[in-house]
Amino acid sequence: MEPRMPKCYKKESKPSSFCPGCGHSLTLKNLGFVMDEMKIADSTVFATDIGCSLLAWDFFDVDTVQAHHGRVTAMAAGLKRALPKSVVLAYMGDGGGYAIGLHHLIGAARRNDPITVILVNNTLYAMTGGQMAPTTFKGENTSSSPEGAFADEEPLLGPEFLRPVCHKEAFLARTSVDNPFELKKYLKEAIETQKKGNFSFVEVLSYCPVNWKTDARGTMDFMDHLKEIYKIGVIE
Ligand SMILES: Cc1ncc(C[n+]2csc(CCOP(=O)(O)OP(=O)(O)O)c2C)c(N)n1
Ligand code: SF4
Repeated sequence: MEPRMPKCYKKESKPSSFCPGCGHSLTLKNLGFVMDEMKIADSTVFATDIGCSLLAWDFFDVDTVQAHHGRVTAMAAGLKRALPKSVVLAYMGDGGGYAIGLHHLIGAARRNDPITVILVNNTLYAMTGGQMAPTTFKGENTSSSPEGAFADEEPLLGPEFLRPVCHKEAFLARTSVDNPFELKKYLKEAIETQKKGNFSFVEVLSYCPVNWKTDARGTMDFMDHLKEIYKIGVIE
C-alpha cells in the first residue's frame, strides 16, 4: 500500500498553505510519491513559478528555487545546462505558463531542453483573485469576466499547441488531479523522457474551488466539464 505521505516531504509538520480542496496539494503529493519511487529526490531541482504554485516552495526536502512570474521554464532550462545530471522540474500555473511565460515554454520545447514542465491548469489566475487566463473557456465566469468569458475565444490547448514544435521523442500529456494513478504514470514517463535527454510536459487539470466558487459536488461537476474541453491523454 502507498504510504500516507511522500518520504521526500519536509519532516517538520506545518499548516498547508493551500486552500481546502485545492488541486495543487494533490499534484504535489503525487509528485512526491513519484520522486520517492524513482529515488530522485537527492538529484532533483524543483523550480516554482509565481502564482499558487509558489506555495510549494517549502513542501519538499529537495533543492528548490523560485522564479519571476512566467519565467520558471527559462530558469529550469538554464539550471539543466549548469547541472546536467540533475532532474529539473518546472512547476507553474496556466496563467504563468500560457500567458506571460508562453515564449519561454515554446523556446524550451523547440530546443528540446531536457527538463520536465508540470503546468497546473485551473482555468484562471488563482492567486490574484481568479481573473481570466488563456485557458478560460467560453462562458466561464471569472472575476474579470463576470458575465462569462468572451464568446468567440477558444481556450489555449497547451500540449496540443506545443506538439508541432517538439522533437518526436518529447513527451506531452494532459491528466487531472482526480486520477492519481494516471497522474503518477505521466509524471514518471515525463521524468524518464527528461533522463533520455528530451523535453517533457504534463498539464494537470486541477481544482480551484475558491475561485470557481464551487462546493464539493460543484467542483467535481466543473472538473467533468473541463475534461470535455481538454482531452486527457498523451498528445502524439
Ligand atoms: C511579471 C508579473 N506579472 C504579474 C504578476 C502578478 N501575479 C502574481 S500571481 C499571478 C497569477 C498566477 O496565476 P497562474 O499562473 O494561473 O497560477 P495559479 O495561481 O492559478 O496557480 C499574477 C498575474 C507578477 N507577480 N509578476
Ligand atoms: S486560490 Fe485556488 S489554486 Fe490557489 S491555493 Fe486556493 S484553491 Fe488552490
